[in-house]
Amino acid sequence: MEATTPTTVSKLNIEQIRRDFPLLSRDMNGKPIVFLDSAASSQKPNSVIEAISHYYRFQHANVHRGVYQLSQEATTAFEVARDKVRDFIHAPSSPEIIFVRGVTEGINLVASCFGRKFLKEGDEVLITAMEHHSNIVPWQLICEEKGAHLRVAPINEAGELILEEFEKMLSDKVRIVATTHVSNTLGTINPIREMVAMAHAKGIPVLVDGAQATPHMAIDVQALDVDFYTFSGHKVFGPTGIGVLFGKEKWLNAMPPYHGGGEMIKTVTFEKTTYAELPHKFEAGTPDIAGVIGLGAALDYIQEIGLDAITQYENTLLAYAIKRLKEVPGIRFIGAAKNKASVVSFLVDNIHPYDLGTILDKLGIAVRTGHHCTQPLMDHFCIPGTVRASFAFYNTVEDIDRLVDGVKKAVAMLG
Ligand code: C6P
Repeated sequence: MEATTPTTVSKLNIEQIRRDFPLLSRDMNGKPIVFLDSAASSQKPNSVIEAISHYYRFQHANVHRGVYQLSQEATTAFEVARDKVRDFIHAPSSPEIIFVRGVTEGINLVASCFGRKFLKEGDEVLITAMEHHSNIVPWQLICEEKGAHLRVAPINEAGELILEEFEKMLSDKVRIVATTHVSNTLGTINPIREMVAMAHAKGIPVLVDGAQATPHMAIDVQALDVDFYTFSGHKVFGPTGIGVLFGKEKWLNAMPPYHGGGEMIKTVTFEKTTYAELPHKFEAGTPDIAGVIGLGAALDYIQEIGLDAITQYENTLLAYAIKRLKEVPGIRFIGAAKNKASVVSFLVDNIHPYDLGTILDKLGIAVRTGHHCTQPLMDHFCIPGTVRASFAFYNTVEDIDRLVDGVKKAVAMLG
């Protein structure tokens, strides 16, 4: 990847884009904010904020329940957003789009429902060594309950999955593979298409955690042939508290419901309940209607910019960041995959990541420090944590220059 200067090659009008995000014009600690923590949660454009406000001002009523006009308007807005999600990930049909609170809930839903139906003693669940805790702990819980075993496919020193080892681990005991698409700590982009082909050759379904992929690249769940794909609204410039689980109809129909309650039923007697059709079977209770509508607005916003242009711009931003950060004496990058999204994790000499992050904060620069909810990955690299700078399409060369100056200043103070 060549380190050209991003704004000179970008097809995007970054200044215009930045004006869409009100938070980016505020100060932090007396300096214009440099927000480099979009992997934790991205900022929101005006169109998302306005869509939520418009809904509460003019459209609010419960969905799928009222015969009256207002409820039907709210229901239409809600279901239109579901169709937008279907388009965004190119899912075959809207009933395969389940609204959840985020990736954490999406994975818990599959671990619980798939696990209750299909896991038994001695079975295996295969994950990778770069998973977020959200794609470890739910599987541990269900494995413990069922007497099944969690297996972990290894990575190399660059932080890439060792594909041959992964394939070898696909034994006839494995009932499901659960993998991240992009590592939140390393930025590694996993070869999902190949992994799915290997797993499917053995009849094993695959769940993909798309939390860190969806903000950066176009997703086509049909081309990837994944069985489940989940992502969070707040990482794709939408609201917190809303997310998506895509599941192939055959799996969603085969699994028992997750939560019981209103809206997920067809008939209820005290003796027996029958369940609603998809997607409602997995959407018990009043949903986050405003969140769904805000998510729809966020997806519109991204689609308008174009994910291919976003990927291209962020790749140049990433290459520029790595090139400039290499100027810092004693820097060590954690994660050097050939195929990488716009996340840079690093350490400098023996300086603790928290100390570096605290000084950067004083300089108006927001980065994440610590283990990034990937403690086993930190153990793999024998480190306590990293400093992580993550970029979105609203970041600029100037943001990276401020980061590099900030790190140099911090090192001079702490070194
Ligand atoms: N990672 C980060 O700073 P939720 O919280 O449910 O929206 O997403 C959980 C999650 C799952 N998988 C991956 C790969 C993730 O990166 C995250 C969230 C944030 O890296 C917060 S820990």
